[in-house]
Parts: sequence; C-alpha cells; structure tokens
Amino acid sequence: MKKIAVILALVFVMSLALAACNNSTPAESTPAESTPAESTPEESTPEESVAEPVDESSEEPVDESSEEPEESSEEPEESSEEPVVVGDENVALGKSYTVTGSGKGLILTKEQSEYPCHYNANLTDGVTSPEISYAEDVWFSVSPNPDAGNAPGGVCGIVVDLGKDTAVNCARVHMINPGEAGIGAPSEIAIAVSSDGKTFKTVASQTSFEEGADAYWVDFGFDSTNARYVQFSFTVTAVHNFIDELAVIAG
Ligand SMILES: [Ca+2]
Repeated sequence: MKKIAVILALVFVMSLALAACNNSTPAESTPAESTPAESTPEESTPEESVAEPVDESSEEPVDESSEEPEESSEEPEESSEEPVVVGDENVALGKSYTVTGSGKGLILTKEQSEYPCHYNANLTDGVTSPEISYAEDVWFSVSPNPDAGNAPGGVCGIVVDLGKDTAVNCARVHMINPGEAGIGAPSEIAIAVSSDGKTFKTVASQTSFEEGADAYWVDFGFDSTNARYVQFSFTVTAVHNFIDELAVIAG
C-alpha cells in the first residue's frame, strides 16, 4: 500500500509539474505572439518600400505629361513671335521722316573740314548696302558733329510719318559698324511710337551692337500697337554712326 501511495504521490507530483509546464508554455507563447506583432511593423516597412516605387512610377508619367503641355504651350508663343521678325510689309517704305539737328545726314564741304563727306542716304527708299562705302549718300551718318551734325547733345531723333494710324509690332534699323574711320555703333537705339506726333511711348531699345565688315538689320519687336509716328532715337559718341534704312513692320 505504501508503494501504491508513493506511486500515486509521484503521479500527482508529475501531473502538477506538467500542469505548471502547460501554464508556462502559454506564458512563453505570449512574447512569441509579440514577436509576430513586432514583425507587423516589419511587414509595413516592405509595404512602404512597395509604395515608394508606386509613387515614383506614378510621378514619372505625371511629370512627363505635365511637361508636354508646357512644351507645346511654348511652341505657339515662339511661333507668335516669329511674325514680328519675318513680317515683310514695311509700312515705312517711301514715307517721309524728320531728323533733329541739321535735319539730314552729315554733310561737310572742303571748306568745313579736311575730311569732306556727304553721308545722307535716303532712309526709307528700300535701298540698302551690304558693305561699307564712303561714296556719296551710300550711308547716312548719325553724328554729334557740332557744325553740321544731327545729334545735338549726343542724341539724334528720326521720326517716320506713316501717314495714318497703323498697327505695327516691329521697327528695324539697317546699320554697319566696321570699327574704323571714326565709325562706331550707337550706345543705344530706342524706339518710341505716337499717334499725334507729340506724345511718344518708348516700346523697345537696345544698347549693344555688332562690330564687323558686314551690314546687318537690328530688329526691335514689341507688342502690336497703333501708331502713325515712329521715332528712332540714336544716342551716339562716335564721329559717324552709319545707317542706311529704317523700316516699320505691320503687325
Ligand atoms: Ca536706304
């Protein structure tokens, strides 16, 4: 009987031990469950990394699509500016003009100067020269010469009368600056427009010009405006500033 009692006691003790083990197992499994809980943020990390490429892929097409309309929107702007330069209706052709100072190009006789000259080319006859020449009236000298010049105070104003209010958007000056014989470029050319010939509004200007053996056009584009009078103002310091044609483009 004692043996049986001892066996029963052992069995009881073992069952207690097993019960303790069973209780501790779920206790240990709790942190084990927390482990997958910790892995949850890990799982969210791959989700974020997955979301990133999605965002990138979604941004790329958005950027491309957004750039395309911008480019396409620039094209019409460029094309709308082209007519300013390529317009071929010169509404100043054959029109009259006034010049400050002497009222004409620089003309000096032998009595007036050791360098006599006759630089009084017609500025609205449509005739231009591709190169430098000192022959009579091939070029028109804008000059601050105090005796016979047309730029009193260093500024020459030439006003072309178009005859009536006209929609214009570009003024042009044909000029040459070989950098020799006292021929320089103006320090500034400004364009102003008016309907009454009294009140002028400056619409364009330029302060830097080429130097070289070839003549060239300088274009002054501006927003289309109605004007009858177009003033070309030349600020000069050199003895001669050669021009031979002024044009005003309709547009
Ligand atoms: Ca001419």
